[in-house]
Amino acid sequence: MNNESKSNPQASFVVVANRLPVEQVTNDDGSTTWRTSPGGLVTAMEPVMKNQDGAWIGWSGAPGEKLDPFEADDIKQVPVELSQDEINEYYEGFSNATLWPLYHDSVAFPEYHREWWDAYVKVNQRFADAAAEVAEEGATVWVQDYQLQLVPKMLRDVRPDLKIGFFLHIPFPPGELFGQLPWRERILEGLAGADLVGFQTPEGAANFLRLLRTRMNYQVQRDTFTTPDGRRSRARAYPISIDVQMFEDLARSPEVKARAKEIRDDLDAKTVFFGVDRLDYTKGLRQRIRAFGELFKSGELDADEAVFLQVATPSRERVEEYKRLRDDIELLVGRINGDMGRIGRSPITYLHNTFPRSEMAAMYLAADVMVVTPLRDGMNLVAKEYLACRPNNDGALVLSEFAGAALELKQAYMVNPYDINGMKNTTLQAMNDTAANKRRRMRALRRQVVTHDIKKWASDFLGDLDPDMKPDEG
Ligand code: ADQ
Repeated sequence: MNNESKSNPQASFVVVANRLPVEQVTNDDGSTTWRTSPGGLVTAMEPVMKNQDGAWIGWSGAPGEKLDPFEADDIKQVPVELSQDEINEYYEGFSNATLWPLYHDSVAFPEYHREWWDAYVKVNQRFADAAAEVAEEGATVWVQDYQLQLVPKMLRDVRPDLKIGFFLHIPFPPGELFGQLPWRERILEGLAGADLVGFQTPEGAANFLRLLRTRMNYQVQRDTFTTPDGRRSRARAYPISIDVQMFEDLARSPEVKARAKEIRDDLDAKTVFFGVDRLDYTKGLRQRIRAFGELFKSGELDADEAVFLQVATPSRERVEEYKRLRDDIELLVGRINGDMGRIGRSPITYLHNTFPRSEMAAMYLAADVMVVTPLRDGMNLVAKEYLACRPNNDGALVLSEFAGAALELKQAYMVNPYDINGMKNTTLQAMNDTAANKRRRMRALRRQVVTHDIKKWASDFLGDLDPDMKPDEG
């Protein structure tokens, strides 16, 4: 009997996230193995994970899948099981149809269902239990994102010896909106269970601290709050970033350059505008496409000279609001191309697909003007990826002032995505600006991104959570 293979691994550093960072790959002989999927968060955590004997707790992505802990690329993976009902209620329901719209300015109507909340509590408890079991005495546990806001307190209740960090990847809303939530106190208490609560922007941290003071009666002084049991914790902004070097290397590689040229040849336009987003109602796609439609219609953009390439990644396709969005976008694009195109030429090229990173880099490299116009966005990594892919300091970034990234990327051509006329004017300005002006802006933007990459983000957060484990920024 081998007891050891059944018991959970022990780790001094634990990441808890809704999803495991792995995908299943089929080998040549037909067998399957797990490989870590190359997301930003894994890149950030990898060095820490490997130095610190780390484990990652999360769901595999398949309904009802029960898996024992396993290793992928030297990282211990601890799967948490979710049944189909839990996926419906905790994930697609409370996380994506209640919290997601509420935290994004209620740009879609948040739904409140008591059964969804019950499932959210139950699943959060399961993640907390898994973390309590895996974490060594005195370990550091970093909980990620809006699906797991109750975990910090649940974990602290049973493991007061741990250092617990939490990072919210999406905006934290102002009190007037957050106050709608029937379970608002439970969420605040849940988050306050952490020693350090990280947000994308100072505004998010301030919203949270203000709510702790006004709704919970906690003592708050600057970025520090005291819980009723006398524990002092902090809430601060840590703007997330990307693996800049990886994108820049891709953009400099002969293969990606050749592919970018091919894309330009295929698009056959003097100016290529580019947007790439998860197909999500927070990303401002309806407004953006309407703005381009009007520009082509009025002749301010000539369909023989300019093209708008919009790539939309399929996302949350079982949630009603997302189905509606897809239909709306396809209707809008079809109408514009039908009205303004001619044989062999469409003003908008629309792709509903997911691409490998090298293809993304080639598209960034092929684009003269990048259009990132979310109605609300925690950060927006697409804007930063575009900048990383422009080592020659050319190109232009049109950016919504409602993306977290706007606070750092001040030299972008800034727009209010609700103001269609303003957005049209600024998009034209970005296209027509002098090369010297564009270069000046691009240089400043790139400087910000190059000096604030994903490793710095992780290192800043973990250094504040536990100065003993400040990882090497590489
Ligand atoms: P998202 O809402 O998913 O992230 P974003 O930050 O833009 O938004 O990240 C999207 C990622 O998906 C990028 O890395 C991009 O390259 C990739 N991607 C998009 N379309 C793709 C396609 N068609 N094929 C392949 N890859 C594609 C949430 C928050 C953000 C926050 C991040 C990180 O909503 O505000 O910046 O988390 O904290």
